[in-house]
Amino acid sequence: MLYPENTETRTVIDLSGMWKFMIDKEVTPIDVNKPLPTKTELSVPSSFNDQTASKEIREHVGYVWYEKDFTVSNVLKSQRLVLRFGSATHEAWVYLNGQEITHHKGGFTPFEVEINDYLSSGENRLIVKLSNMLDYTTLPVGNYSEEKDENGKLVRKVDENFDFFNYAGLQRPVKIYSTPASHIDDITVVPTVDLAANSADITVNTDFTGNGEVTVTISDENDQVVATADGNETEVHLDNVHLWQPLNAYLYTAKVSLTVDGEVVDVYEEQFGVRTVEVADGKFLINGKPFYFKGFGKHEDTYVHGRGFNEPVNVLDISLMKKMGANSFRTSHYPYSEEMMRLCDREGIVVIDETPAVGLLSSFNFDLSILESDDFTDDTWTTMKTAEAHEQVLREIINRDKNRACVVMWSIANEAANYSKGSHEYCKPLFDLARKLDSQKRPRTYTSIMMSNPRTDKCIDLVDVIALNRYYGWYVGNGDLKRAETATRDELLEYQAKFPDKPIIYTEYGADTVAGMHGNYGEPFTEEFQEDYFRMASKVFDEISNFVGEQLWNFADFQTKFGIQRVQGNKKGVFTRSREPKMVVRYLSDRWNGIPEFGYKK
Ligand code: GCB
Repeated sequence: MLYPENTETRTVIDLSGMWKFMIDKEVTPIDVNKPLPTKTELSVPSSFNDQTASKEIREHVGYVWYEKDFTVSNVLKSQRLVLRFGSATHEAWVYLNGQEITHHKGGFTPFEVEINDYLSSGENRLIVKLSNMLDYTTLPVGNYSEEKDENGKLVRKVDENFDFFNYAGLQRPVKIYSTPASHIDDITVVPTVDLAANSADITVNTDFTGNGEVTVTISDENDQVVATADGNETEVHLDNVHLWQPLNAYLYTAKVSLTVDGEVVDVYEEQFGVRTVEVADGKFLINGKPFYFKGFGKHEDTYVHGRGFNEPVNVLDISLMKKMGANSFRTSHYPYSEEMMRLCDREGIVVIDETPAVGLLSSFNFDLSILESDDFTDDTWTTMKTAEAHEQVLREIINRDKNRACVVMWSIANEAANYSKGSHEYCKPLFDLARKLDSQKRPRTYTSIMMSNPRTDKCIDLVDVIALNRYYGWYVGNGDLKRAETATRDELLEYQAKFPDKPIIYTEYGADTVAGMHGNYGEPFTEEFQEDYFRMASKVFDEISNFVGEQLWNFADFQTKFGIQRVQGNKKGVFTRSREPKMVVRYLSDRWNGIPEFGYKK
């Protein structure tokens, strides 16, 4: 799916700004033919939750409504016009001038619809109804229930099956873009690199509508044309190729033109990087060299914006990462904005791209001996009806991010009940689908919860990389770093011995830390404990040869639902929510700036 861009044949109208907004109290039905009965206006893109002082708005569960009135200039009316949502969380019904024009379920991927047939002359009324409800059919997974209040009125509830606040709304840009009637629909770029020869063959496949011919012109970063070709399925050869490298990005531009009767009717420019990704002999290879992941699990989470697009913070986060010597992050626990992915492409930040499959686990059981039985089962895979949503979002994320050089691996799920009977049957078709859809054949993984270990996990055969979320010394044996060190080491050695061909990374490890809290005895929650914890983990990581990456939890403190373990959110950030460093950032910066991107583990 193409990102909306201005080109010589396309115009983008950004609908960011103030939109009318109301929560739906489900008392009087809303008439989509009339202006919304509200005077409240909120800023888009952003979550709605933290933009007002109203607790009722912040904690609302159910439906909300947005309205934006817009006019399209006459010069554009002859063009094909497409309304495009970067995302709408979690389910959207879109009405233009009173007619429903599209519906989309899934809160973290873009969707679009042609609007020419629904436009009126003068002002147009765009109304969006959103649901922020989650249940056992959606991703993420929520525990949904209904109650009646004292007046007999329906009260909807979602108890999140995950550890982040259920922010919602129009959280990413909403745009209208024009194309000619004959137009380019999609472009897929696949580089095949000959590392020894320092050259690459680039296939560029173009989907288009109408009768025309496609030409492709590839330029380098100095705007010098380095190759041209004709055809909607074409391949060009690049000599002296500049590779896209972690922290040292290089982007080529494929200018794709559609010509009808000798006249260029549509043009789109897609940037792409040339690199290889491969797993071999327990190593993760980028451009043929063993790469070491240094970085974070993150969230899209900031003050006031909530989960809403916040570009200055994206820029700052990447700058802070680079200063620390980090080179990567995971889009825990949902696809991030396209703007962030494009930024990572330009900045050379390596990304593990995760679906919103979080909460696929219906019970906790810390008695591992029970889980070790071959036919252990809880009711996760009979209760959860998420297979359809999972497949849909996998298609959407791969379609959206397929050309991004920064994406080196798909994370199919976070902490699913992979120790429970039925998990393999659920996961295998998704791993197969990812392989089939991704023309770049990137490695696939899921991140595994502590209950999934070398003895209990039923799906390890599916993953290319073993990705572990581990909290020894925090959730298990809190405060006891000696025991944590032994447990960390023993488990990693067991994984390595059992699966010698699969590289192992940590995709989560961390300790809640209250910024400014100190203690003479390194107690849990102090900044001293957080540093001791990461020092302990690093020491073990360095002993394990197939251990090829550390992505700690979390980059910054973030908002969650209420809970006795959460004081205004999760405090495992190494930065506060406003991006001030905790003490440990100095230690991590020293460590990571001393670890090279390549060849750290021999
Ligand atoms: C996890 C989850 C993450 C939580 C984290 C924690 O395993 O994947 O979403 O925030 O633990 O801090 O408890």
